Amino acid sequence: MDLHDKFCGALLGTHAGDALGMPLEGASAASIKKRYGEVREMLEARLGKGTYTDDTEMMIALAESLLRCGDFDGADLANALLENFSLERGYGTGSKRAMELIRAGTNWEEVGKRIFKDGSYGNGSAMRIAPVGCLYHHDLHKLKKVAYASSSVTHAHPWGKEGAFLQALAVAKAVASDPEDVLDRTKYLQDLKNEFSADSPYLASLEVIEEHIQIKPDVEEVVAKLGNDSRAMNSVPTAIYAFLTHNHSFEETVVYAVSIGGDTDTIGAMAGAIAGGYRGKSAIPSRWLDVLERGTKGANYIEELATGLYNLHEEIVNQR
Ligand code: RVK
Ligand code: MG
Ligand code: MG
Repeated sequence: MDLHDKFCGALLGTHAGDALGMPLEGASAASIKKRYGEVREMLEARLGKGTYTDDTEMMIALAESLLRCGDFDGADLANALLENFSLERGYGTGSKRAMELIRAGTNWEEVGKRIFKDGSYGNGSAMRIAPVGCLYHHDLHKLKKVAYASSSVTHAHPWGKEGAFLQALAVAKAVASDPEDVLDRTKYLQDLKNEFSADSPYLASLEVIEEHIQIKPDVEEVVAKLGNDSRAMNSVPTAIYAFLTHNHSFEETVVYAVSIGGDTDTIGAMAGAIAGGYRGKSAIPSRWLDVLERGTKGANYIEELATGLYNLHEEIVNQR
Protein backbone atom coordinates (compact mmCIF):
# COMPACT_ATOMS: atom_id res chain seq x y z
CA MET A 1 0.00 0.00 0.00
CA ASP A 2 1.18 3.50 -0.77
CA LEU A 3 0.66 5.21 2.58
CA HIS A 4 1.88 8.58 1.32
CA ASP A 5 -0.72 8.51 -1.48
CA LYS A 6 -3.38 7.62 1.13
CA PHE A 7 -2.47 10.55 3.41
CA CYS A 8 -2.63 12.88 0.36
CA GLY A 9 -5.94 11.25 -0.59
CA ALA A 10 -7.54 11.87 2.82
CA LEU A 11 -6.52 15.55 2.92
CA LEU A 12 -7.20 16.36 -0.73
CA GLY A 13 -10.34 14.21 -0.50
CA THR A 14 -11.60 16.60 2.18
CA HIS A 15 -10.90 19.56 -0.13
CA ALA A 16 -12.46 17.89 -3.20
CA GLY A 17 -15.63 16.79 -1.34
CA ASP A 18 -15.95 20.21 0.31
CA ALA A 19 -15.58 21.97 -3.08
CA LEU A 20 -18.04 19.68 -4.90
CA GLY A 21 -20.64 20.09 -2.15
CA MET A 22 -20.24 23.80 -1.41
CA PRO A 23 -22.47 25.19 -4.21
CA LEU A 24 -25.28 22.84 -3.09
CA GLU A 25 -25.11 23.70 0.64
CA GLY A 26 -28.59 23.71 2.16
CA ALA A 27 -30.41 22.28 -0.89
CA SER A 28 -32.58 19.20 -0.44
CA ALA A 29 -31.80 15.92 -2.20
CA ALA A 30 -34.95 16.37 -4.31
CA SER A 31 -34.06 19.89 -5.42
CA ILE A 32 -30.49 18.86 -6.34
CA LYS A 33 -31.89 16.00 -8.40
CA LYS A 34 -34.45 18.22 -10.10
CA ARG A 35 -31.94 20.94 -10.96
CA TYR A 36 -28.83 18.91 -11.85
CA GLY A 37 -29.74 15.23 -12.07
CA GLU A 38 -26.43 14.43 -10.43
CA VAL A 39 -23.42 16.62 -9.65
CA ARG A 40 -20.30 15.05 -11.11
CA GLU A 41 -18.37 18.21 -12.10
CA MET A 42 -17.16 21.10 -9.96
CA LEU A 43 -19.70 23.91 -10.27
CA GLU A 44 -19.20 27.64 -10.05
CA ALA A 45 -19.21 28.51 -6.35
CA ARG A 46 -19.43 31.46 -4.02
CA LEU A 47 -15.63 31.84 -3.86
CA GLY A 48 -14.99 30.27 -7.29
CA LYS A 49 -14.95 26.77 -8.75
CA GLY A 50 -12.88 24.32 -6.66
CA THR A 51 -12.64 26.55 -3.59
CA TYR A 52 -12.95 25.18 -0.11
CA THR A 53 -14.93 26.28 2.94
CA ASP A 54 -14.40 26.22 6.72
CA ASP A 55 -14.21 22.40 6.63
CA THR A 56 -10.89 22.38 4.77
CA GLU A 57 -9.64 25.60 6.36
CA MET A 58 -9.97 24.07 9.85
CA MET A 59 -8.38 20.83 8.58
CA ILE A 60 -5.39 22.88 7.40
CA ALA A 61 -5.12 24.45 10.87
CA LEU A 62 -5.21 21.04 12.56
CA ALA A 63 -2.54 19.62 10.24
CA GLU A 64 -0.31 22.69 10.72
CA SER A 65 -0.57 22.41 14.49
CA LEU A 66 0.18 18.67 14.56
CA LEU A 67 3.24 19.28 12.36
CA ARG A 68 4.45 22.30 14.34
CA CYS A 69 4.21 20.49 17.68
CA GLY A 70 4.81 16.90 16.54
CA ASP A 71 1.77 16.01 18.62
CA PHE A 72 -1.54 17.45 19.79
CA ASP A 73 -1.20 20.76 21.64
CA GLY A 74 -4.48 22.45 22.55
CA ALA A 75 -3.14 25.98 22.90
CA ASP A 76 -1.33 25.74 19.58
CA LEU A 77 -4.41 24.31 17.83
CA ALA A 78 -6.55 27.16 19.17
CA ASN A 79 -4.00 29.64 17.74
CA ALA A 80 -3.82 27.81 14.42
CA LEU A 81 -7.62 27.83 14.06
CA LEU A 82 -7.68 31.57 14.71
CA GLU A 83 -4.69 32.30 12.42
CA ASN A 84 -6.44 30.52 9.53
CA PHE A 85 -9.95 31.82 10.25
CA SER A 86 -11.51 33.69 7.34
CA LEU A 87 -15.17 34.46 7.77
CA GLU A 88 -15.89 34.33 4.03
CA ARG A 89 -15.19 30.58 4.03
CA GLY A 90 -18.54 30.20 5.86
CA TYR A 91 -18.26 29.11 9.48
CA GLY A 92 -20.91 27.59 11.79
CA THR A 93 -22.35 29.65 14.64
CA GLY A 94 -20.51 27.70 17.35
CA SER A 95 -17.15 27.83 15.57
CA LYS A 96 -17.46 31.59 15.03
CA ARG A 97 -18.10 31.98 18.74
CA ALA A 98 -15.04 29.80 19.47
CA MET A 99 -12.88 32.15 17.37
CA GLU A 100 -14.17 35.17 19.30
CA LEU A 101 -13.34 33.47 22.59
CA ILE A 102 -9.86 32.47 21.43
CA ARG A 103 -9.24 35.99 20.14
CA ALA A 104 -10.29 37.35 23.55
CA GLY A 105 -7.56 35.23 25.16
CA THR A 106 -9.78 32.52 26.70
CA ASN A 107 -7.82 29.45 27.75
CA TRP A 108 -8.26 26.74 25.10
CA GLU A 109 -9.63 24.30 27.67
CA GLU A 110 -12.47 26.71 28.47
CA VAL A 111 -13.46 27.80 24.95
CA GLY A 112 -15.44 24.73 23.87
CA LYS A 113 -17.35 24.55 27.15
CA ARG A 114 -18.72 28.09 26.70
CA ILE A 115 -20.51 27.37 23.42
CA PHE A 116 -24.20 26.35 23.50
CA LYS A 117 -25.27 24.35 26.52
CA ASP A 118 -22.57 21.83 27.46
CA GLY A 119 -20.62 22.58 24.28
CA SER A 120 -21.39 22.17 20.57
CA TYR A 121 -22.35 18.91 18.89
CA GLY A 122 -22.01 20.45 15.44
CA ASN A 123 -19.98 18.53 12.86
CA GLY A 124 -17.18 21.15 12.81
CA SER A 125 -14.67 19.04 14.75
CA ALA A 126 -15.40 15.90 12.70
CA MET A 127 -15.13 17.54 9.28
CA ARG A 128 -11.55 18.72 10.00
CA ILE A 129 -10.26 15.48 11.55
CA ALA A 130 -8.59 13.73 8.55
CA PRO A 131 -5.02 14.62 9.72
CA VAL A 132 -5.65 12.82 13.04
CA GLY A 133 -7.16 9.79 11.26
CA CYS A 134 -4.04 9.54 9.09
CA LEU A 135 -1.31 10.30 11.64
CA TYR A 136 -2.56 7.89 14.30
CA HIS A 137 -4.15 5.17 12.17
CA HIS A 138 -1.66 2.66 13.62
CA ASP A 139 -2.48 3.55 17.25
CA LEU A 140 -6.22 3.74 17.95
CA HIS A 141 -5.75 4.52 21.64
CA LYS A 142 -3.78 7.66 20.75
CA LEU A 143 -6.21 8.44 17.92
CA LYS A 144 -9.14 8.45 20.35
CA LYS A 145 -7.32 10.69 22.81
CA VAL A 146 -6.34 13.24 20.17
CA ALA A 147 -9.72 13.16 18.40
CA TYR A 148 -11.52 13.97 21.68
CA ALA A 149 -8.99 16.61 22.74
CA SER A 150 -8.89 18.31 19.33
CA SER A 151 -12.68 18.41 19.27
CA SER A 152 -12.94 19.90 22.74
CA VAL A 153 -11.21 23.13 21.63
CA THR A 154 -14.38 24.11 19.73
CA HIS A 155 -16.88 21.24 20.18
CA ALA A 156 -16.90 20.11 23.80
CA HIS A 157 -20.30 18.38 23.91
CA PRO A 158 -19.88 14.59 24.33
CA TRP A 159 -21.69 14.04 21.00
CA GLY A 160 -19.38 16.53 19.28
CA LYS A 161 -16.33 14.71 20.61
CA GLU A 162 -17.74 11.27 19.78
CA GLY A 163 -18.53 12.45 16.25
CA ALA A 164 -14.95 13.63 15.73
CA PHE A 165 -13.68 10.31 17.06
CA LEU A 166 -16.01 8.28 14.81
CA GLN A 167 -14.91 10.22 11.72
CA ALA A 168 -11.22 9.90 12.72
CA LEU A 169 -11.70 6.16 13.19
CA ALA A 170 -13.49 5.83 9.84
CA VAL A 171 -10.54 7.56 8.12
CA ALA A 172 -8.00 5.48 10.08
CA LYS A 173 -9.67 2.17 9.17
CA ALA A 174 -9.79 3.26 5.53
CA VAL A 175 -6.09 4.20 5.56
CA ALA A 176 -5.23 0.84 7.13
CA SER A 177 -7.25 -1.16 4.55
CA ASP A 178 -5.71 -2.32 1.28
CA PRO A 179 -7.89 -1.09 -1.62
CA GLU A 180 -6.67 -4.03 -3.70
CA ASP A 181 -8.63 -6.36 -1.38
CA VAL A 182 -12.42 -6.44 -1.22
CA LEU A 183 -13.40 -4.23 1.73
CA ASP A 184 -14.87 -6.34 4.52
CA ARG A 185 -17.72 -3.92 5.28
CA THR A 186 -19.11 -6.08 8.10
CA LYS A 187 -15.78 -6.03 9.93
CA TYR A 188 -15.24 -2.32 9.18
CA LEU A 189 -18.63 -1.49 10.73
CA GLN A 190 -18.12 -3.86 13.66
CA ASP A 191 -14.77 -2.21 14.44
CA LEU A 192 -16.53 1.16 14.54
CA LYS A 193 -19.46 -0.15 16.60
CA ASN A 194 -17.13 -1.67 19.20
CA GLU A 195 -16.00 1.81 20.23
CA PHE A 196 -19.46 3.14 21.17
CA SER A 197 -21.66 2.40 24.16
CA ALA A 198 -25.32 1.39 24.02
CA ASP A 199 -26.55 4.89 24.88
CA SER A 200 -24.57 6.59 22.09
CA PRO A 201 -26.54 7.98 19.13
CA TYR A 202 -23.61 6.86 16.96
CA LEU A 203 -24.10 3.19 17.84
CA ALA A 204 -27.76 3.47 16.84
CA SER A 205 -26.80 5.05 13.49
CA LEU A 206 -24.08 2.48 12.81
CA GLU A 207 -26.74 -0.19 13.33
CA VAL A 208 -29.01 1.58 10.84
CA ILE A 209 -26.12 1.57 8.35
CA GLU A 210 -25.66 -2.16 8.91
CA GLU A 211 -29.36 -2.80 8.24
CA HIS A 212 -29.42 -0.68 5.06
CA ILE A 213 -26.09 -1.47 3.49
CA GLN A 214 -27.40 -4.12 1.11
CA ILE A 215 -30.82 -2.59 0.47
CA LYS A 216 -29.55 0.78 -0.82
CA PRO A 217 -32.76 2.68 -0.03
CA ASP A 218 -33.89 5.91 -1.73
CA VAL A 219 -31.89 8.92 -0.73
CA GLU A 220 -34.98 10.34 1.06
CA GLU A 221 -35.00 7.31 3.35
CA VAL A 222 -31.26 7.75 4.03
CA VAL A 223 -31.95 11.35 5.04
CA ALA A 224 -34.87 10.29 7.26
CA LYS A 225 -32.88 7.54 8.98
CA LEU A 226 -29.36 9.02 9.17
CA GLY A 227 -29.84 12.77 8.66
CA ASN A 228 -28.05 15.37 6.53
CA ASP A 229 -27.70 18.42 8.75
CA SER A 230 -24.81 20.08 10.54
CA ARG A 231 -25.16 18.18 13.80
CA ALA A 232 -22.40 15.58 14.02
CA MET A 233 -24.89 12.79 14.85
CA ASN A 234 -26.83 13.64 11.67
CA SER A 235 -23.91 13.76 9.26
CA VAL A 236 -20.87 11.68 10.30
CA PRO A 237 -22.74 8.34 9.98
CA THR A 238 -24.24 9.61 6.69
CA ALA A 239 -20.76 10.17 5.26
CA ILE A 240 -19.68 6.71 6.41
CA TYR A 241 -22.77 5.27 4.71
CA ALA A 242 -21.85 7.04 1.46
CA PHE A 243 -18.37 5.51 1.60
CA LEU A 244 -19.46 1.98 2.49
CA THR A 245 -22.08 1.82 -0.25
CA HIS A 246 -19.69 3.24 -2.92
CA ASN A 247 -16.22 2.15 -1.80
CA HIS A 248 -15.34 0.89 -5.28
CA SER A 249 -14.70 4.48 -6.39
CA PHE A 250 -13.67 7.80 -4.84
CA GLU A 251 -15.75 9.67 -7.41
CA GLU A 252 -18.91 7.64 -6.79
CA THR A 253 -18.57 8.03 -3.00
CA VAL A 254 -18.36 11.81 -3.22
CA VAL A 255 -20.99 12.22 -5.96
CA TYR A 256 -23.39 10.17 -3.84
CA ALA A 257 -22.45 12.04 -0.63
CA VAL A 258 -23.36 15.45 -2.08
CA SER A 259 -26.56 14.06 -3.65
CA ILE A 260 -27.89 13.50 -0.11
CA GLY A 261 -28.39 17.26 0.20
CA GLY A 262 -28.43 19.41 3.35
CA ASP A 263 -24.91 19.95 4.69
CA THR A 264 -23.43 18.93 1.34
CA ASP A 265 -19.97 20.50 1.66
CA THR A 266 -19.41 18.76 4.97
CA ILE A 267 -20.89 15.36 4.10
CA GLY A 268 -18.86 15.58 0.88
CA ALA A 269 -15.70 16.54 2.80
CA MET A 270 -16.07 13.72 5.33
CA ALA A 271 -16.94 11.06 2.72
CA GLY A 272 -14.05 12.39 0.60
CA ALA A 273 -11.63 12.05 3.54
CA ILE A 274 -12.61 8.41 4.09
CA ALA A 275 -12.65 7.43 0.41
CA GLY A 276 -9.40 9.34 -0.21
CA GLY A 277 -7.77 7.64 2.77
CA TYR A 278 -8.86 4.31 1.34
CA ARG A 279 -8.00 4.74 -2.36
CA GLY A 280 -5.39 7.53 -2.22
CA LYS A 281 -4.88 10.73 -4.16
CA SER A 282 -4.36 8.67 -7.32
CA ALA A 283 -8.07 7.76 -7.21
CA ILE A 284 -9.28 11.38 -7.17
CA PRO A 285 -10.40 12.30 -10.70
CA SER A 286 -7.77 14.52 -12.34
CA ARG A 287 -10.50 16.80 -13.72
CA TRP A 288 -11.40 17.58 -10.07
CA LEU A 289 -7.79 17.96 -8.89
CA ASP A 290 -7.13 20.29 -11.84
CA VAL A 291 -9.71 22.83 -10.65
CA LEU A 292 -9.05 22.77 -6.89
CA GLU A 293 -7.91 26.20 -5.70
CA ARG A 294 -4.14 26.64 -5.83
CA GLY A 295 -3.55 29.86 -3.86
CA THR A 296 -1.17 30.24 -0.90
CA LYS A 297 -2.99 27.57 1.11
CA GLY A 298 -4.53 25.71 -1.81
CA ALA A 299 -4.30 22.11 -2.95
CA ASN A 300 -0.47 22.13 -3.38
CA TYR A 301 -0.07 23.30 0.21
CA ILE A 302 -2.57 20.68 1.42
CA GLU A 303 -0.49 18.02 -0.31
CA GLU A 304 2.65 19.37 1.41
CA LEU A 305 0.85 19.07 4.76
CA ALA A 306 -0.08 15.46 3.92
CA THR A 307 3.58 14.74 3.09
CA GLY A 308 4.62 16.30 6.39
CA LEU A 309 2.13 14.14 8.27
CA TYR A 310 3.37 11.06 6.43
CA ASN A 311 6.99 11.86 7.44
CA LEU A 312 5.89 12.48 11.04
CA HIS A 313 4.01 9.20 11.03
CA GLU A 314 7.15 7.37 9.87
CA GLU A 315 9.15 9.05 12.66
CA ILE A 316 6.58 8.08 15.31
CA VAL A 317 6.40 4.47 14.11
CA ASN A 318 10.19 4.12 13.93
CA GLN A 319 10.64 5.47 17.46
CA ARG A 320 8.39 2.77 18.95
C1 RVK B 1 -21.86 26.94 7.63
C2 RVK B 1 -28.35 22.84 20.49
C3 RVK B 1 -26.69 22.58 18.91
C4 RVK B 1 -25.77 22.28 19.94
C5 RVK B 1 -26.22 22.27 21.31
C6 RVK B 1 -26.60 22.70 16.40
C7 RVK B 1 -20.36 25.23 8.30
C8 RVK B 1 -26.93 24.16 16.14
C9 RVK B 1 -19.74 23.89 7.95
C10 RVK B 1 -25.70 24.64 15.40
C11 RVK B 1 -20.61 22.87 8.64
C12 RVK B 1 -25.34 23.42 14.56
C13 RVK B 1 -21.08 23.60 9.85
C14 RVK B 1 -23.88 23.38 14.08
C15 RVK B 1 -20.20 23.27 10.99
C16 RVK B 1 -24.75 22.18 18.04
N1 RVK B 1 -27.52 22.55 21.52
N2 RVK B 1 -27.98 22.86 19.20
N3 RVK B 1 -25.43 21.98 22.34
N4 RVK B 1 -24.58 22.04 19.36
N5 RVK B 1 -26.02 22.49 17.75
O1 RVK B 1 -22.79 26.05 15.25
O2 RVK B 1 -18.75 24.55 13.26
O3 RVK B 1 -21.32 25.65 7.38
O4 RVK B 1 -28.08 24.22 15.33
O5 RVK B 1 -21.13 24.52 16.48
O6 RVK B 1 -20.04 22.57 14.05
O7 RVK B 1 -19.66 23.65 6.57
O8 RVK B 1 -25.93 25.77 14.61
O9 RVK B 1 -21.11 24.85 14.04
O10 RVK B 1 -21.69 22.54 7.84
O11 RVK B 1 -25.62 22.33 15.41
O12 RVK B 1 -20.95 25.00 9.58
O13 RVK B 1 -23.00 23.51 15.16
O14 RVK B 1 -20.77 23.80 12.05
P1 RVK B 1 -22.02 24.78 15.33
P2 RVK B 1 -20.04 23.87 13.43
MG1 MG C 1 -18.26 24.35 5.19
MG1 MG D 1 -21.10 22.34 5.86
